[in-house]
Amino acid sequence: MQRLSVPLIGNILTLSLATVAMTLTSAYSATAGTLDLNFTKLQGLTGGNSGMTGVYRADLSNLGFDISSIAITDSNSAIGGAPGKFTAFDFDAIKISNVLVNNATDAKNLSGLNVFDFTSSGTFFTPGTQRSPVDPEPLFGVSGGGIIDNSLATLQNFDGNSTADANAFGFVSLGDGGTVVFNFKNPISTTSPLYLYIGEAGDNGEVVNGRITVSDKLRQVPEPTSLAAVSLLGIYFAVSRKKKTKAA
Ligand SMILES: [Ca+2]
Ligand SMILES: [Ca+2]
Ligand SMILES: [Ca+2]
Repeated sequence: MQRLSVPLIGNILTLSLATVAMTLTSAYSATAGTLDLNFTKLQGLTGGNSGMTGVYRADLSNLGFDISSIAITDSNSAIGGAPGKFTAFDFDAIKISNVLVNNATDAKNLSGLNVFDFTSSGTFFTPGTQRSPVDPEPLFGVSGGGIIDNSLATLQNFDGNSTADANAFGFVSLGDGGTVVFNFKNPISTTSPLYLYIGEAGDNGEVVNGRITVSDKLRQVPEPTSLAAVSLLGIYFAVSRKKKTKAA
């Protein structure tokens, strides 16, 4: 009789996992909302000493879902700007605001909603490739660990010094095809007027236009199914051990 109990527990485990997986799948498809955004370039330029940051605005109003994350990907066009560690879109700043502005200086002066966590807990970077000649160090604004160094990138401010030399400051270069994902501190309602502003240091033809997605989901977090599997497996082992102890 004791030998039968182990396969029986095995079947219960399988059923439980299947149920968990089905629930998560249906919850995802019921609420999933991801879309690509189009951008309008604002008048004028802003930034730090060089004052060469171009600012782009996207309308997030009335998307039909609250947004929890945003992903920004370089166009991978391999056009414009400097090579090496300065390759591709030079990301100066990102803001989300209920206020509509039409020129770059006004975007710089916006306070913006307090939704971003620019540490590695809320900001995830997948580097793109450097164009030749490749630098031995990581892309500009990125630490040796592959994490955005926000003391250098200052993604909360449109303050980029858009030079490809020792004076460079205030941005992170994404590399060709690189991606940054921001998980917001709280979901943002889109039922009121809502606008996204991003800046490109140098304003020199490096774009992410059409390569930005917003989602009602957080990204880059541990898979819920894996966690469920681990915890159920833990229960299984606990039960097995208990039986064994009993049998002995
Ligand atoms: Ca660049
Ligand atoms: Ca900046
Ligand atoms: Ca640039």
